[in-house]
Amino acid sequence: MRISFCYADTKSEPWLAGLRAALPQAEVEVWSPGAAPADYGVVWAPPQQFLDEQPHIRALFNIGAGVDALLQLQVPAQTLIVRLDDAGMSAQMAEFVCHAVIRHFRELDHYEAGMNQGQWAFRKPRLRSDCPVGIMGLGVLGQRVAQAVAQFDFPVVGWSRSPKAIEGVRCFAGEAQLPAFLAASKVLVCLLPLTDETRGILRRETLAQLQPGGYLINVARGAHLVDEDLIALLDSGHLAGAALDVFRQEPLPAQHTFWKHPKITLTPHTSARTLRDESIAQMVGKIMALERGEPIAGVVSRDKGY
Ligand code: NDP
Ligand code: OXD
Repeated sequence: MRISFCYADTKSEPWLAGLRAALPQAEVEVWSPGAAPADYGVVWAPPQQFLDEQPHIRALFNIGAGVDALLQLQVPAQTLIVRLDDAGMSAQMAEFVCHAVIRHFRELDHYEAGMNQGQWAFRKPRLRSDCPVGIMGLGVLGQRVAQAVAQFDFPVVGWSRSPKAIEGVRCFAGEAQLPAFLAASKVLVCLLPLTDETRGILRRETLAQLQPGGYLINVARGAHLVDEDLIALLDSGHLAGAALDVFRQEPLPAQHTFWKHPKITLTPHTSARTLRDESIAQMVGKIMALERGEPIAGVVSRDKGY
């Protein structure tokens, strides 16, 4: 069996060592143009040439949960596209989002600024019932996040494509229920995949439907958000703030308005990092299952785009 590794912006050696240790019978190499065709690819945003040179590759294991970059390419029709299915990301995402919700709800930025100026001052406690948290996307990450936020007794609502029943979460589904979901949310967390249907979903028309004083947490993809619409709603006061982890262009360009906006908190696409050992273990388990002819979880539907 031959495995080709293709991820330009990372150190390949630890990945190769981990894959070789777990699959000693396999030949595992970094891809370079003209390399022998492989049975499996372990990839993040490979060049089109990688796919053109191996039209019979059996499966591509995406080094991430979101496959939007991979689906931009011409992937051979019979090749399975397999995404990371949690692999240590849901706990990170839950802690990141809970932190962002709590920082906003408890006004910790105000306290920090005040204490830095020597001010010992209290703010009126807010009511949890006035801070419903809406989670867009109730998949592997969204469900874990919804349950984690609910642990702090915030009202939690969720929205997905297909109907769900999740304890402690009022669930909405489909486009028809999007307005009701937005109207029931004050803090909005985006955990959708980036698809033709979800690109630009965080725009003036949708964000304006959040309860006044709303707060946006985008941890999915930058292209979900229409940047100018967010700025307009922050400046009008309809939205109180935003925590953004993902951007249309990454790294965020130095001149972008987001850098200096007083109501925006930024992080560099770090809310849930790919954990190498967990990811290798998951991919190897799936390669072995495929070799035995068994079905695997995490296969991307090309029709749905995630
Ligand atoms: P899943 O595929 O498990 O979940 C996606 C969810 O979105 C599902 O609940 C799905 O509905 C819902 N959904 C998809 N399309 C629509 C739609 N048109 N309308 C309503 N709901 C929709 O993905 P994950 O939870 O694993 O990951 C989500 C995203 O998070 C990734 O695609 C990636 O972009 C992002 N991510 C960001 C990271 C970061 O560090 N910032 C790290 C990891 C992931 P249904 O359940 O009905 O199918
Ligand atoms: C992912 C990501 O999709 O890190 O896994 O954004």
